This record gives sequence, structure tokens and C-alpha cells, in this order.
Amino acid sequence: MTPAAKSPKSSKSPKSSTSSKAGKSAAGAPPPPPGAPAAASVSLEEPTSPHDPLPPTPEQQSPATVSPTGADLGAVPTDMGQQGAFLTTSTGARLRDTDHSLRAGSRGPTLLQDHHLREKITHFDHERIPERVVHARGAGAHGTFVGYGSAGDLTSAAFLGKDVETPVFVRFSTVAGSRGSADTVRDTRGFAVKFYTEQGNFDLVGNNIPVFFIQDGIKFPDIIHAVKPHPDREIPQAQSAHDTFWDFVSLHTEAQHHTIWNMSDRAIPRSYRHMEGFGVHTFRLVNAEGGTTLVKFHWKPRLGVHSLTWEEAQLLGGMDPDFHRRDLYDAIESGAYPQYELGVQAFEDTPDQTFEGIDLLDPTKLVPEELAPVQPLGLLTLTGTPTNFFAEAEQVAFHVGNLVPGIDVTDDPLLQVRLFSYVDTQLTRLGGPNFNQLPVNRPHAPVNDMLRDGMHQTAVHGGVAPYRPNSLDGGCPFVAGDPESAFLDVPQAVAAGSKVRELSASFDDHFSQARLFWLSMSPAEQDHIVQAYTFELGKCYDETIRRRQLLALAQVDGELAAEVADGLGLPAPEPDVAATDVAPSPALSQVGGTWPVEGRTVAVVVDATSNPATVATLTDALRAESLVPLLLAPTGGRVWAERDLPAHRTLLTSRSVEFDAVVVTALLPPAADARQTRDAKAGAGSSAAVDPRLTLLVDEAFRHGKAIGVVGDASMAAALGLADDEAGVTVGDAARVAAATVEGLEQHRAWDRFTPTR
Ligand code: HDE
Repeated sequence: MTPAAKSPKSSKSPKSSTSSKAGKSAAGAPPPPPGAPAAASVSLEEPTSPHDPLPPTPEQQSPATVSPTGADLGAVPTDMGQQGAFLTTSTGARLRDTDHSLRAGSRGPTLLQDHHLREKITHFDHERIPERVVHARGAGAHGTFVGYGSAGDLTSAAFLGKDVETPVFVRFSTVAGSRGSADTVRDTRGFAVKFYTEQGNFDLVGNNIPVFFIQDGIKFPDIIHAVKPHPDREIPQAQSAHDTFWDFVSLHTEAQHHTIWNMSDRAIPRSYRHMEGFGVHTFRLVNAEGGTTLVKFHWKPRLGVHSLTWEEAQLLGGMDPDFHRRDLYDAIESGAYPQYELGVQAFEDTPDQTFEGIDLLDPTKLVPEELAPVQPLGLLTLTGTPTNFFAEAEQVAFHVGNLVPGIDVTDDPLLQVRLFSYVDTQLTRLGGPNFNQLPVNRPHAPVNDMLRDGMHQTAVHGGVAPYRPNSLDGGCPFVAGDPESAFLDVPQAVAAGSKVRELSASFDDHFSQARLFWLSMSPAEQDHIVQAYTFELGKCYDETIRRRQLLALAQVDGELAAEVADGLGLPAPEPDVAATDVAPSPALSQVGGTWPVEGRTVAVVVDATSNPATVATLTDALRAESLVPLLLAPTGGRVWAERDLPAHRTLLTSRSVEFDAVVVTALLPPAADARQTRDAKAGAGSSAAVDPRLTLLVDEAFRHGKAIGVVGDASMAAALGLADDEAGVTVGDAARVAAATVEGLEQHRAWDRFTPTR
């Protein structure tokens, strides 16, 4: 390639798993694990001319090239990035040097004249923008939504039509932490989807928990100030285990339902691929005849809902703070595209907007799926990682008011405030009112607004009359009606009343659904909840706050309150449950059932004594199930001198929590760095024959209920403290171990290893 050549164009159609992997691997060689920043290995010396393959890597996607007003430009998305092989100024002049500033002599002062230096440093000085006030930590991905055509009776929204394909951008997030905080903290996760439909952008800005802390949006600053770090010391980061959070939720008891979800395994998801999404509020759908239905939106992950254990989440916070982001991008890169089915629970639009006694306008309440099943409407598939994280995942601006014809809001008092907040926040975060012109926010439908000028205006509007009515611009723009499928604000009747600062009495019950959630959990999940409350309240300094929260728990369930009190060393409050006849909702439990295992990681412990053919049989079998086997060896470099097969992880660089399962093919003897001074993990074991870090790896995997395989015999397993008849442990040949590993992963954990107390 000559220096004058342009950057490569890439077609951005979703690729098959084999093509994505093949792109990086030599013919016949197993594919490398996902995550390498360059598409091929790099040269040792600094390159002096461009060489293929140039970025982007095959799985990266960029926003479509539409104009700020939604016109399809037909350009390759990468054309929005840098062009050509030569370094230029921001105005396109080629540069000779960017490594030395212009100075009065090689030992003299720097000259003000150096316009390249000033441009480079000034731009750098302004690289950061304010992070989101909530949901600052997140990761985004591109994908496609395909409608099933099953929503016709409910809504006229065109993107839900049969086989209609709509590009989407999704951003997953935590709520409380700042942009650099860890992924695996205990928190609610955001699940925000921007559909670029032919009728304009539709944003479904939801969470992975179906209810919210507050009923009225005016309380949002209060709950967020309570959960954020204490204002004096700015501690703790991204956590609810502190006094101000528990002070607030124990006083403001409508938060108790969301809080019990946050104390459950739902708040520490295994990955973004393994969590549900919920629109939370009730929305109003309008069909072609103008008929309305109330609905709650759900996203169901194809891989099932699975969580980390609390110990895994904590270890990962240090070992790999990017665990969820990495998982998302590695899965997409390896072709294991995350998928979620969109569905709705539909309710008759009655004047009281209530279903089976549940007020549909109260966002602290869910409707059990046993009472109103989720009707599938379409499938979302995530196929592309961002080309540039800032341009896409940071600059994406969601707004619950980005609605399309056929979907309207309700009077939920939380949703009503959100309708104000999302535009307002972007003014500060994205520096002005033209944020919808940023490439990731641009609609793919024609835009003909009368919004003009402002900071960062990138459209070039024609005409002289951005006002209505006008006759100078031919009367344009015209408003549309039904034939042109214009958005309809449903003329919903509003109950006559007085102006008041109060909620309806139907919002008063704060505990019965927290109890419903508690009763729906399996014993092991209930234990996790007891532990989470005890941990979080145990981190509070103030005993009164702990006691007050125990009083709230006593209104949820007496046993729950007593067990947490026990753990805190406090007297158990008297049970105070008002709604004793609550029926559980089995759909809320994660235990039981089997799910696809795509993209799960398996540590394959190897050294030079492992039989390469056996390891190949094992890893091929795992890969055939779309798992990601990672070779874990005592040191880096080639595992076998004669084969070009590098170790992906070493005993020093890895920890059990990075893997979903472990298979041991060799009993690694203590390596040279198996000393506490070189690796503290080496302090764990006492066996002279096995590297103590391997013992630790196996012990932790066992403790966390993971599938463990030993390719060998019973004596090899015994050296690791394992026996073939234990739940989720398999000893045998490579084929048997591979099959058992898949089977174990299908259940997510060997639940039998946990001995519940109730
Ligand atoms: Fe948000 N929320 N929110 N929220 N929210 C924001 O918007 C707000 C609420 C949710 O990945 C902010 O662009 C208020 C419920 C997600 O970019 C801000 C209230 C639900 C995201 C804001 C709520 C959410 C946000 C911060 C109470 C679940 C991340 C930056 C009335 C249904 C979107 C931004 C992304 C982000 C305000 C309540 C979900 C400040 C005032 C309920 C997933 O506008």
C-alpha cells in the first residue's frame, strides 16, 4: 500500500463467527482469543510506511453516515474518522514533525509561533466533557432489531412490523459510580436502546430491575445524593454500602422494593449478556385505529439471567474493573452476538389504569408474569463494537421523549419528570442544544425541524422562514396528520381535581411487593439477600440507621429481618408484615433451567507435559459449542516449544473469577514465581507437588459453584482436592470433560454445592 492510499473501507454487515475469527488467525491455527487491539501482530520496529491491515478491526462498527438532518450520505462509516496516511493539522495541512516543538535553538525557549503545538495542546486540554450525573460508567454496542410483526393489534409503530430491520445503538451502565469505576459493583444496571427507525428515533431507556426507588421524579436528586459518595470525603465510590444510602431508603420506604432487588443477585450480573431489561414505567401504545393499550416493556436475554457471586464481584472489581465491558466486546468479537427478545405485558387501558389491584402508574410496582405473560415483539442482536468509544458510547444522548408514532407515555409521575430531565442534562454534558446532530444521535429519518443555530451547529439549513405559518419558504414545513403517520399525543382524559403536591392513595403500599420478591427466591438466593443486607448495613457507622432498616425489613418478612439482625448483632424486631397472603412469582428466580453457553470462558490449565492432541480435542470441542477456551500456563510464551501456540493467561496474570469453568490437563508443579514475595496468591496452598496458585484457582472455582474438569484420573483430581462424584466435578478423558463442562455451564452454577440454611 502506498502512503497516498486512503484508509480501508469496510462493509459493516454483521459477520459470521467463523469469518470474524478467521480474520485474525493463520490458516489451520485455532482462533486467538478476542481482545487484541490490532487486527494482526505488529512489527518490532516502528513502521516507516503504512501497512495492512489498517484499523478498524472486523467487528467494529461506526454510526451510519447520515447528515445532521437524517439524509443518507451513502459513505462508508469509517469516512467519519481520519482520512489518508499522513498526519495533518485539524484543517488538513500535512505536517513534517509532531515530536518536537518549535524552539529558538535546540536548547532555547519554545516559540509562541508554533501553531501546531498550540493546536495539539489546546485540543488535548479540552478532551474531557462532564460525565453523566448518573449512569456515568457504561459500554455501548451497535446492532439490529428485527420485528416479529406480532404487535399490529397494539401499535402502529412501523419498526415492530414483520421482518422490519432497524439499526440500534445500546448502552449498558451502572448508576452510581463515576466513569472510571468498576463494572461489577452492586448496583442497578442501565439498559438503554436507541432504535433508528424510519419514523424517527425511539429510545427505550430502561434498567435491569423492573421497579424504581421513587414514585415521583422530584425525589430523584434525593436518592442520587444519598447513594453517591459522601460529599465530605468522596467515599465510597460506586457503592450503596454506606450510611447516607441506608439513611434515605429506611426513611423513604417506597424505596424498599427496589432496594431488595439491589440486595439480590440481580445487582451483580454475570455480564450484560445475562441480564433482563425493563422499561419500568407503563407506556401507552396506539394502534392504526387509534385504540390504546397500556404496556410494560421487557427485554429477555437469550442466554438467561445469571449473576456473579458477591465474592466474584468483589475480586473482579480489583482484577478486572472492565469485566462487563470486556465480556460484551469479546463476545461480539468472537461472534457470540448477544441477543435479547423485546416483549410487552399488555393491559386494558381502563380509566383507573390498574391491573389486578396493581396501580400501573406506580413505578415501584411490577406485574408478575404469571398474571400477565410477556408477549414477544422482536429480536435485538448486538453485532458491532464501537469504532470510537467517546464518539459513540459517551456522546450518545438518550431521551425518554424520543418517541415514534404508536408509542406514547403515561402519567406515571416518575416518567413525567424524566421527560424534562434528559434533554436538559445534555445541554451541559454535550455543550449546547445540537447534540442530536452528533453522528451517533442522528436519526435515519428526514429531519425538518425549525430549531436553528446554537453551539456546534453542523447542519446547513436552507430557506429564510424557520417559523410557522410562513409563505416565503413555500409554506414549508407542513404539519402531518394521520395519513402521513404523525406522532399522536393520545387525548387521554385527565381526572378533574385540584392542583396538589401529593400522590394517589394507591401508591401507599411500600412493602407487599418487596415481600413478593423475597418469597419468589430460592433458598440459596434468599441467603445471598440476607448476606447483602448484612454486609451493606454492617458497613454503616450509625447503629440507629441499621435499626431503622431492620424495622423496614420486619415489614417485608420476619425471618429476613431476624437473620440480618443476627448478622449485625442487633435484636431482631418484631415481624410487622401487613400483607401476609402475597403469592410468589417463580419467574423472578434465576435458579433452575438450562440456557445457551455462548461466549463463556473456560480456563484450560496446561503446561509442556500436557498432551497437545488431548488439549486440541478438548478446546475444539469447547469451541464447537461457541465457548472461549483460554490456555492458562505457568508462564507466558509458547506452551510447547515446537508449536506456535501461546498461553493466553498465566498463574500470575489471572484469577479464577475471570473464568466460567476450569479444566485441568496438567498438575502444574510450583513455578519459579510461586513465592509470596513474587505473587501473594502463592501463599494460599501447602502442597509441595502442585503450584499453590493452581490450588487456589480450583478452590475458588469450587467455592463459586463452577464446573471443574480434570483430564486425567482420580489421583490427579485428588491432588487438587477433588473427587469425581462431587456436584459439577468431572474426571476423565477430554471428550467427557468437554461435554460435562458444557452441561455444567448450561445450568450456570452447580447449585447443589450451595447448602441453603432454610
Ligand atoms: Fe435516568 N437519567 N433519570 N432513569 N437514566 C439519566 O440522562 C433521570 C430513571 C436511565 O446510557 C441522565 O443522559 C431522572 C429511571 C438510564 O446514556 C439524566 C429520573 C430509569 C440512563 C437522568 C430518572 C432510568 C439514565 C443522566 C427520575 C429506568 C443512562 C445522563 C425522574 C427506567 C442512559 C443522561 C445512557 C440517564 C435523569 C429515573 C434509566 C440525568 C430525573 C426510572 C439507563 O437525565
